[in-house]
Amino acid sequence: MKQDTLFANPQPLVDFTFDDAVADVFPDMIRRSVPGYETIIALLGGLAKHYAQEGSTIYDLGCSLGAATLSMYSQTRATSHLKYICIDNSEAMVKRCQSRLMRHMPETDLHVICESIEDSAIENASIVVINFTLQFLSTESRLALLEKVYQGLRPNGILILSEKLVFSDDQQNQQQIDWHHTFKRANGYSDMEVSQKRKALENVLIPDTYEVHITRLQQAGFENAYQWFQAFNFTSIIAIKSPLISPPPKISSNK
Ligand code: GEK
Repeated sequence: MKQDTLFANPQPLVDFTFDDAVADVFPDMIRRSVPGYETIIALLGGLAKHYAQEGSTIYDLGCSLGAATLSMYSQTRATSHLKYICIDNSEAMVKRCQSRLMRHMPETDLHVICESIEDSAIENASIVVINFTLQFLSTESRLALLEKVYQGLRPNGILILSEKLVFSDDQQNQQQIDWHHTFKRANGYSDMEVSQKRKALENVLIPDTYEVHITRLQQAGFENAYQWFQAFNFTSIIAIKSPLISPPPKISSNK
């Protein structure tokens, strides 16, 4: 695994982008930067095993190098006629994801697509994963994406939404940020790396509160949405589309 040293030297402030340099060191970068990332990836496999429906599609929106899809694939191989669709708008990520997944998922109905997830069609899905990607969309476009996901899910299908959080209580918010930075330093990042990366992400990654996420998921149609994982200011939420409820039988009036 190539080590992430992208912010190790002083550099002019430029907004963070998912370019070739980032894609090259991405597995190391995300593992050392996002507390709980590896646990979420591992546990996604088990969730997928539980919720994958025969003949359905599993979507990985903002797939980067396909870690979530690989984990889900490893546990859903027994489910017949599954299709896997991975989408990312970074060419650098998609190129690497495509060759990685083709190596590890041979003879699978797999599609790796380079486009914005705002433009993607979601159809016949039993599982949709948005692992640390909604936070990179403009706040105004987030509800429309979740509505589209809800519409594209089968009954009993799930959305797994992982995000960095902000907290409405200032003191708690600062504490969580401090703990996160301590986590990064313990993983070998210097104060300069932590501070330069934070500034580069400031206009690019806009976190919401947990309450905003749950309200937005409810607005999108999910009757059932709650947190299943949290590590400091990083969370993962499961949102379940309820089974179709058949209308009550008509009562005939036999007078
Ligand atoms: C993982 N899920 O390893 N459309 C498509 N992709 C986008 C968009 C967009 N509008 N905006 C950003 N991205 C992955 C990790 S990383 C999280 C996800 C992080 C993509 C972007 O190119 C990048 O690959 C990914 O979202 C975010 O489980 O780096 O913190």
